Amino acid sequence: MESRNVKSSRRRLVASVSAIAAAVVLAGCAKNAPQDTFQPKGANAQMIQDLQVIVFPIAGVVGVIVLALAGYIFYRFRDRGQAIPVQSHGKPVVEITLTIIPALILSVVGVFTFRTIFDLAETKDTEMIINVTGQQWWWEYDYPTQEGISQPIITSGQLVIPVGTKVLLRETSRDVIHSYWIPALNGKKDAVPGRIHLLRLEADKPGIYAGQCTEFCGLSHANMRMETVALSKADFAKWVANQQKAYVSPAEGTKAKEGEAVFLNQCSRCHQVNGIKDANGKAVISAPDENVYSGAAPNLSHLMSRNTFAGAMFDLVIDKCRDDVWNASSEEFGAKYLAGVSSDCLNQKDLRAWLRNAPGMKPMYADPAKLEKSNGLYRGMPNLGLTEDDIDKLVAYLITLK
Ligand code: HEC
Ligand SMILES: [Cu+2]
Repeated sequence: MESRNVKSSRRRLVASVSAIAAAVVLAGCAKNAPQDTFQPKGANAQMIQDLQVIVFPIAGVVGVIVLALAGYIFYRFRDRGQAIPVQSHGKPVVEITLTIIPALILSVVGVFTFRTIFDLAETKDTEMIINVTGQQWWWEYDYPTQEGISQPIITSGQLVIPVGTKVLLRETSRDVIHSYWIPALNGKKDAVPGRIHLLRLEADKPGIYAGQCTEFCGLSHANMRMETVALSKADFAKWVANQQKAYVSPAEGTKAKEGEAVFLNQCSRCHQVNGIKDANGKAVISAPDENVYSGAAPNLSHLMSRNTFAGAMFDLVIDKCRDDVWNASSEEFGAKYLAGVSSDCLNQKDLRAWLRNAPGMKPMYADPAKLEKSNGLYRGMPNLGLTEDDIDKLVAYLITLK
């Protein structure tokens, strides 16, 4: 009876170990894994890769030896009712050897690790600076004026960078601690309120690189995603020019014009659209600090130039158009991304659902029934109780924000 139990528990152990091993191996083989840390797509991620291909095998061999020895000792000296052995002290040869071997291994690993840490922290040869600010639950990017950028740009969700350029992110947060992580381009870096942390990104090829917030930051932490979009230098210049284009108010008598009026009524207290004017021709400046706990809401000036929204949680384009951009070759990617969101591609379903009830799409209040506010301010975007008619007009307006 007892031996059968032992056998079956041993079988179970073998089964679970092999299942875990198989899962790990299969996960490693997954092709469509945009957040695979073992597929670097830029210089910094490559440095980390170069380090882990040295450290992981060493650690693996050490791990196997230690576990095998421990297993052997547990088995060989297990309790069989024998007398407790006499305690003995002092085997200097063994003690010194077992101190020197790990010290040697750690020094070798240490040399490579320190070198990589210093290389990753290099900022002297920075070619572009972008400020990255985390808040519950989306990222804002602002580009200060610098070579190639004559007026500041503010955007969100998708960080757009030129390829082959050493981009320095200056990260901070407006509420809690978040962490910026695009595995294909570099490791993680926390965004901490009151501090500025530096992280360098550099992408080898045009394309979209996915990531997600990796520091637990509240209710919708899991929905705080981000993407870095790398464009060729020429395409990046086009992107900059488009971001700096002046606002064009929709033509009188159109549905979009009615949508602009709804926007001015309902949205512009939180969301900035650069250049928008009220009925009296006065420039309208948003005041998210008076309405939102984090003090910020995404700048919607060129909403349709990005193809995700709400912290990259939803696609702004339908699946077919999304695949078209994501699967484009490096040569074709830029033109496809720069085309922005056309009316045919717009993901009306999710955008409308968002306008109808944002907290229903992305949890923002622990108790949605209470629509709880923090210090009188909303956390994230509230449900504004819009009519379907207003939503129609707003969609007609938002699609004009190219
Ligand atoms: C009380 C402030 C507030 C008001 C009013 C408000 N929003 Fe928002 N909105 C936000 C915040 C905060 C977010 C970011 C939420 C997130 O991603 O988690 C957001 C996100 C969005 C997004 C996604 C933008 C992006 O780049 O990710 C859109 C689109 C949007 N709002 C449209 C509107 C429209 C249209 C209105 C008016 C009907 C409106 N909002 C009214 C605060 C507000
Ligand atoms: Cu976060």
